[in-house]
Amino acid sequence: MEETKQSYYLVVGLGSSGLSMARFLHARGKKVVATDIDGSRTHAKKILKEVGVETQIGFHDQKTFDLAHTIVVSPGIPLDMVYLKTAAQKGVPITGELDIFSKYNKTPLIAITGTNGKTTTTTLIRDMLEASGIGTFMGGNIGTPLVEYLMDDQTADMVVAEISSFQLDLAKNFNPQIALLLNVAEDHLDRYNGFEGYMESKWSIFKNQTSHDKAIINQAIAGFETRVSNISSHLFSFSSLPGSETIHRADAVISNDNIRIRTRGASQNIKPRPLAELPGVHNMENIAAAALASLLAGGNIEGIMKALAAFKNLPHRMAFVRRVNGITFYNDSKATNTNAVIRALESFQENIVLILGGREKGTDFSLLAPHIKNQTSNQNNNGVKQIIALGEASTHIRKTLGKICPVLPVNSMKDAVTAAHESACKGEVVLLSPACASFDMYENYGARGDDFIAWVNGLVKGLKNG
Ligand code: UMA
Repeated sequence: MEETKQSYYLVVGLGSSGLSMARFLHARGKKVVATDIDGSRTHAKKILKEVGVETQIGFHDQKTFDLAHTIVVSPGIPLDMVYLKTAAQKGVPITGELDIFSKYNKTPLIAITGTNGKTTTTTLIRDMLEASGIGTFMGGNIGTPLVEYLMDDQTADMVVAEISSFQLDLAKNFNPQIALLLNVAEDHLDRYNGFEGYMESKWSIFKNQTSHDKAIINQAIAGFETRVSNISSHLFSFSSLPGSETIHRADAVISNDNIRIRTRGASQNIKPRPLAELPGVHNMENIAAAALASLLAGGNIEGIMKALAAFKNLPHRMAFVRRVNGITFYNDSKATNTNAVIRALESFQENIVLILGGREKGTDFSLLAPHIKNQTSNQNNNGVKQIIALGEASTHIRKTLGKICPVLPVNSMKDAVTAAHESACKGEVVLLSPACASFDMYENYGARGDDFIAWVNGLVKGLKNG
């Protein structure tokens, strides 16, 4: 559609992504209208009003959608939303942050996707490149919208971007020079047509790459061999599968505490262990992927080792909170799918009281069953001895897992922490690892984790006062 003086970009959703997008398009001289269904988005309204952007807050108007030159949709908004579908039927183009960013960005780009480990790997790559003397901008799903970079002086050597499937679903022209796919496990099934649809979305990160670009992919992903045969870019794989060096010829091979990396014809070893900040095989995979990406982007082994030595685990990921009465509390609020919970459970030898729940995403809780050992049948067997089920998903959790483990539904984080503290004994672990989104009770997973920490700290105050 031809862009005229009257035609406008409609930005839908005024969370962090939409607000930045509206400001960016306006700064580039576009006429912008911004809308959010939530009437409490008064802060965004005020900011946009100050720069002269028209807003429709607390409602959506079909006419505003139908008459737009282009609609830019925030990632969290489902694409089957009726206003979008109706406008699309009338021929209005619908796009998202990645295509707008690609159109204006001139800096080489590393894009990281996967179900779990995206944020850790993105941060590792940023740290490894910076420690190698390469300047970066880090953004995307990790928190800072990518267009923020375009509103800055754009002096980075490299943009390092965490990318979600929601963002990829709206991308037609997005083309990172280096793209990573870390893993794919069940998640967001409320939004996709089955697991296959979600897989398609994740693999689409490579769809515009050419032979000049690089793809870094985990060999353990189901259908790896078939999928990679459809990719045009240069493939670099990593693997923790047994025999991956000889059988699968991975470019980064993980065995026990060592990562052997082959790039540019040379072979190098990275021994990140002991690294308490990044426990587990999944983190060895994240380190391998990050090191490969850093080397391919011009980083060096010294920078990689320096970054690893200084790395601190990110908040809300298997984070130690404190010990109360000999019971250790861990905050893993970022675990919003079953795969992440399984990885957390595998990290403990102790008995666990597990706090699950929140808003479901088409979640299949039965996937957790093999990882929850029944304490009543085997007193010596470590595992989950009690589940505390929180929020909207609590009934579903009780129905699915109640037969193999006691499940106690609760309505608040305060009740969850109190009940978990009462259930656990000295030497045991209380783990918040919800397998669900937080949006039924909180703004985001960070707010949920912070509330958990506050109530755990409250236990100590209660003990002192009592
Ligand atoms: N809204 C409408 N109409 C609707 C539905 C929603 O106007 O019909 C409005 C809501 O009222 C709200 C806004 O849309 O004001 C929310 O938009 P959003 O959900 O896209 O949230 P943002 O704050 O813009 O954050 C988004 C990403 N959120 C999601 O993808 C759900 C953030 O990822 C990202 O950090 C941010 O952009 C910057 O790029 C968060 C996330 O949970 C961390 N991501 C998912 C994940 O990691 O699993 C994909």
